[in-house]
Amino acid sequence: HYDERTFVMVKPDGVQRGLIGEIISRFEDRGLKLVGAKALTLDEELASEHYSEHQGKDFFDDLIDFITSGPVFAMVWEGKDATRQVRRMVGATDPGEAAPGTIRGDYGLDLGRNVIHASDHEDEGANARETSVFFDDDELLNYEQATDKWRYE
Ligand code: YYY
Ligand code: MG
Repeated sequence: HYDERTFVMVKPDGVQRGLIGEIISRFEDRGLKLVGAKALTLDEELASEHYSEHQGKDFFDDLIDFITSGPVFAMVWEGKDATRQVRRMVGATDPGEAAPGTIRGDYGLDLGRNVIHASDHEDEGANARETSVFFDDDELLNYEQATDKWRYE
């Protein structure tokens, strides 16, 4: 089976708009397996750690204010080529440019309110780094699904 894992987070706008279930459904329907989930509100320290790569950029302070403004829903999804496939489903960073059919393209209009975070598949260490900010190893599941053989040959 395929055990690649990727970190995903519904941002405060997505939680407030009641999109957690919709977003989970998309990944489940695609055939990805949920191996971790947690609802929490980020403090400034955790938010800065998560977005450390953007420290010093002009949008950083607004990004931290936004991401700490309400609860988020953090998840880890597993499956074949999971990181790249999730990014394809999430769509372009700016929802105004994201293709219809993607999460950002279907649920957003504004760059600073783009509903969801997903680890960058072009950044080698992103998944491990971001997952460890939110989850301890023992909070992530290892389990088989009876449908695994119907998803993978
Ligand atoms: O990975 P992704 O979320 O698609 O974009 P990043 O370039 O990593 O930026 C993180 C986050 O910052 C983005 O989701 C919105 C916000 N942001 C912004 O407000 N203004 C920018 N010019 C770039 C990014
Ligand atoms: Mg990014």
